[in-house]
Amino acid sequence: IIMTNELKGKVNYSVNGNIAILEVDNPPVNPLSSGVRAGLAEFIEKANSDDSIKGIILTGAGRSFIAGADISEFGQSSDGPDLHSALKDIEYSKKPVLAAINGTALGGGLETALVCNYRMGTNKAVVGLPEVNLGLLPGAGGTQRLPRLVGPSQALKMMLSGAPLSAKKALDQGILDAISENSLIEDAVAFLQEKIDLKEHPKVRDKNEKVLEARGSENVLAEAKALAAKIRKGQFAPGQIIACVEAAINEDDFDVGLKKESEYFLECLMNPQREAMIHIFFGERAATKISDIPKDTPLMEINAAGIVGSGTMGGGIAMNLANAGIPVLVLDQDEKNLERGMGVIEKNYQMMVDRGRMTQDQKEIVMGLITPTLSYDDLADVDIVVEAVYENLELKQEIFKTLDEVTSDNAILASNTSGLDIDALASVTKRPGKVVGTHFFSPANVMRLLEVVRGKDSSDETMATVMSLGKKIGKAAVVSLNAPGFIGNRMLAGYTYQANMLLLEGALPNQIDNALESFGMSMGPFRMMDLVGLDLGWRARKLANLETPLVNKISAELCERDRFGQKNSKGFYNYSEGSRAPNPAPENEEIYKEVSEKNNIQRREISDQEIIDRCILGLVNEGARILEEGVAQRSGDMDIVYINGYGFPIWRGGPMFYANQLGLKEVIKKMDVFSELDNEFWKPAPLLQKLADQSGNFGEAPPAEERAELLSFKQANMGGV
Ligand code: 3H9
Repeated sequence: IIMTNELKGKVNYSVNGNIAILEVDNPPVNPLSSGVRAGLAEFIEKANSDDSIKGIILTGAGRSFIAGADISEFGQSSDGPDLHSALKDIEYSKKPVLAAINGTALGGGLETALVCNYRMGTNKAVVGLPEVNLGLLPGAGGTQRLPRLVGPSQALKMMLSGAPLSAKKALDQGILDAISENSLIEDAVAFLQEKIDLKEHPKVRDKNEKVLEARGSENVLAEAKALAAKIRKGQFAPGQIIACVEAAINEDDFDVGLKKESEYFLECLMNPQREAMIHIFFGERAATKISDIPKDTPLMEINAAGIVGSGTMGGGIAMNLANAGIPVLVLDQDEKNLERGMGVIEKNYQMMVDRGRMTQDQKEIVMGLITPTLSYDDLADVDIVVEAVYENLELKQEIFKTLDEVTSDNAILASNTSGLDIDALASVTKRPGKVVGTHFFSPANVMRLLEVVRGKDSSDETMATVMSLGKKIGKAAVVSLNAPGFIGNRMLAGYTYQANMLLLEGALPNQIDNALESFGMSMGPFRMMDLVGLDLGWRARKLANLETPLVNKISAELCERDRFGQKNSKGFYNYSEGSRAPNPAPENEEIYKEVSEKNNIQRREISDQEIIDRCILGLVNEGARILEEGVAQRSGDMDIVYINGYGFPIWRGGPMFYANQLGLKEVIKKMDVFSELDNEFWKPAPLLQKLADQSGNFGEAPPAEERAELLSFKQANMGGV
């Protein structure tokens, strides 16, 4: 039965003996769109008014049970009954309702299951309340019901992390009553038949024991606050979630708690963080699509992979692949390096076991998928090779030549270069269409960003396959054209340039870092530079006999005095032995003063606001150029890059979204003021100026095909940076 044409999604109704089966059908993941809510309300009513029906099963079509509220409806008006009234109909159904959880039950999906009397899942079921990732809280009763089932402490952990539970864990926690090993619907019918004659069926809202246990104890809430401060810094929703659970613990009347939840939910909904985080949810999915590559482009199967280079990057990439079940050969020509590299991989996995993030068995499985080798010949049968040796074009070209000879003609050859010309690598092979950049971020087993670099000859099949592999290994994959710095590092150049100039003009590293960290950046630029090492550029310039540019004068002077950063415990900051915590280095202040004076720069008092504006708008202006040149497909892609690779706060939606929220006119106004300091740097990118004049935002930039001059690697500019 099809519910309606105007509303989105539907519910199918069928009867199995004396049981009505309601199947949510809203592909691909069954969110609770208008038609689904209407269908639930109508068919619960239908089943209740049919005397031959004794029980109701609620399930989902396809791979998902219900993926939650329809995220695209937030901030829009929507038709159909509201979710609360549909859920109330289920909770007060005269006939018992069982949720037969066939796949993902997330957010409003789990909340729907929680108003049912019983819950059964397949062993593939996954349950969770991930609303916090969208700047929201579980607003359909989840904050009141989950603590009653699993206890407030565990419920808070789930809601603050947003992490889902497997079926087995959900059973252990009491979220599921049973797991079906065979046919879910058959098992669900059998389960329900046994309960049908009971006079009363359990309701989660009546289970008060666990919340009452927590009443009067401050521990639970204090621990939650500490967790939120640690993993959700700067975010609005976590505090609201904690306040809801506080109500679940302390309010005698369930419905008072529910009402508070609705109020707090609305506050999240109105908060700009919600819009920013939903922008990222959809942006991450949009980024995986390449506008000029057909959706149905056939994908190559990746059944085996090779990595060249067993250093930190190579090892991290190998872990990514193995974690996704792909066997991987790690090649290094130096036996000692290879041994060391394998040792590091083993140690990383062991750390996960020690922290309870992986079982010993799981560790053995993934380690079993990673095989070291010294011989290129072993790579004959792999479907993709990722080269991850140090940045040297000639060396990489040699490797690509060898790979071209030893691997099958079909294999994709990828380079993890963070800046070299992919076309220059493709040109030494007989398969330029199969050559692509895969720029992972360090540590590759942790960082989610993957820049997929499209060379001029990279084929549609290669691009589509690598994007899909990116998803399979859990990365946020973004396409960049093959241009210097790709997307992320090119934008970063403007940001660190401004940070260094601010230091020359009078701000101290501590002030600059603190200002940007309170803006939400996970690590300020000087702490970052200390971590990476100040001496890299300095040594390279010395070798090439190059002059030090003004912007690097201070860090060069620190290097002259043996201050290289964390690696030797002194850089912009001082570090005590074995610690990564930065302590201010007052002895540097004289150096800063001297260098400024030598270069005729009058040091002055600089406000935190100026620091934030200059560093962040430096990113934005360069981002506009990247967009204009078609190096990035869309502005949202740059937001994904910055959030996943450079510690930009997700709750601000990325630098380009932040600029949209500020208003592009305002951005230009601020840049205009700074242009008195540096006219060249602060020249607005033409696209930024154009969109500001039209009162538009970056989302309204013309599509890539119309923008792109599709520059070659050498032509692309670096925007005066
Ligand atoms: C909530 O429930 C609030 C309530 O507490 C209170 C209300 C009062 N809505 O990710 P995929 C789309 S908040 C609309 O590629 P997968 C997605 O955009 C919600 N659309 O698949 C994509 O579209 P396209 C809490 C949604 O297999 C397509 O479906 N729930 C929704 O890799 C496929 O998605 C969540 O936060 C949605 N809820 O992963 C769960 N979900 O093809 C969010 C997905 O046009 N969803 N779409 O690009 C997920 O985590 C994953 O989608 C899921 C499947 C794990 C389900």
